[in-house]
Amino acid sequence: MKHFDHPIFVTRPYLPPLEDFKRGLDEVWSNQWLTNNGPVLQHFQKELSRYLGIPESNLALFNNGTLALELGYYAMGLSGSEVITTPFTFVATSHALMRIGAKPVFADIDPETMCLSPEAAERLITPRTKAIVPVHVYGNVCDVEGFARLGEKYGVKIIYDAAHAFGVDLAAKNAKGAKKSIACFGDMSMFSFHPTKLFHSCEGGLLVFKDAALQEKLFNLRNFAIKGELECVDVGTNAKMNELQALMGAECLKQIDDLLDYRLKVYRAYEDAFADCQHVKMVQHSRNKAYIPILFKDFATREHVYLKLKENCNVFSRRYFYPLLTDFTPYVYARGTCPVAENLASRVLTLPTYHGLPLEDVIEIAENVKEIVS
Ligand code: T4K
Repeated sequence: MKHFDHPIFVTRPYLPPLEDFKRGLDEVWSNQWLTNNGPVLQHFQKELSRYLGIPESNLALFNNGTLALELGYYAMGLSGSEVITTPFTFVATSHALMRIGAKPVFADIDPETMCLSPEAAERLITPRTKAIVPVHVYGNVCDVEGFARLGEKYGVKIIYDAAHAFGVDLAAKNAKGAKKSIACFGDMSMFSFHPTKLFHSCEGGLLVFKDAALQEKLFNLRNFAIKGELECVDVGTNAKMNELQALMGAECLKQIDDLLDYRLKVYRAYEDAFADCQHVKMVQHSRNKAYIPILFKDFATREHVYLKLKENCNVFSRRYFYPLLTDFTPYVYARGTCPVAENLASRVLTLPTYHGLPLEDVIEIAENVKEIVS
């Protein structure tokens, strides 16, 4: 079994060439403008609009994904309502609901994609339901058609937590004949630009929304909801992305094709290495290969592999997403209601993947897993 001489973390952030970043800093210095809708942020917003094929009027940037979600939910008028979502996600998805006074109602997930099941969600719709929040978990694409049908049938909003899904596009084409971004689905989608994501802006979040009228509201909310010097129109907060974040985002965006290609190489190296191992099932189906989730036969095996990788190999895999949200204190009211999610959360492990992780190391990690599990 290989013990790496340095720790291998589940991920490492991509860092753009320092010279390029320094050139960007020169610009920030000469602007003497650090936040509050500065020129670098506006440039980043334009570049994102071009990359996603979505008009700038339908985007808003924030200082992190969690506040983007919170303000997105709030702007959609979800306070005081029930919102159906998945327990198989990071706590931010539901915390942001709780923080605006909406009640998360947890429905079970699809065993293959590990995303919220539209059928399970439909069974929980009541007159108090205002929205459904599916998560493209690991970048795996939710049943977007199924949720669109629910949105239409019940008049509920569909808001995707797409924190993991930047760079995912579908075979369908948009109006200009380009590949359709995952951001085109639902009433709103949130992408996280945290450094643990394949694309990042140090910290950051992006909302993409169908109704361009929301932009002004969101721009206000992220800036305390003050309007000029004399007016405050709502209870806003400070959720602005600053110029250094925007600079990092813009520099990383220049490399997005390489970032995606390298993730694919890492994924394929794992796939080849696990091809002869019946103890490991790979459950990554997305284009962006943002995470490498694998499933074991039971909880004990997963725990054993997780610990041995750490102790014997210096490899720090993570149990994303275990425990389930419904096992955390704020959500125990729903404990035991989602058996598929419970089962998968107890068996899943996410292995290291990031830009520049040597493919020989990927093979060694997979060989270690195979040795531990056999
Ligand atoms: N919705 C979903 C579905 C999400 O997964 C998330 C965030 C959100 C919403 C909210 O978006 P943000 O508000 O975060 O934009 C991490 C991240 O903090 C979190 O962003 C992410 N999901 C979640 C799945 O994972 P931790 O506590 O596991 O991260 P941490 O600090 O242990 O980092 C993991 C590894 O990455 C470290 O062991 C080493 C490496 N690392 C990390 C950082 C921050 C680095 O090498 N350099 C770094 O700068 O939560």
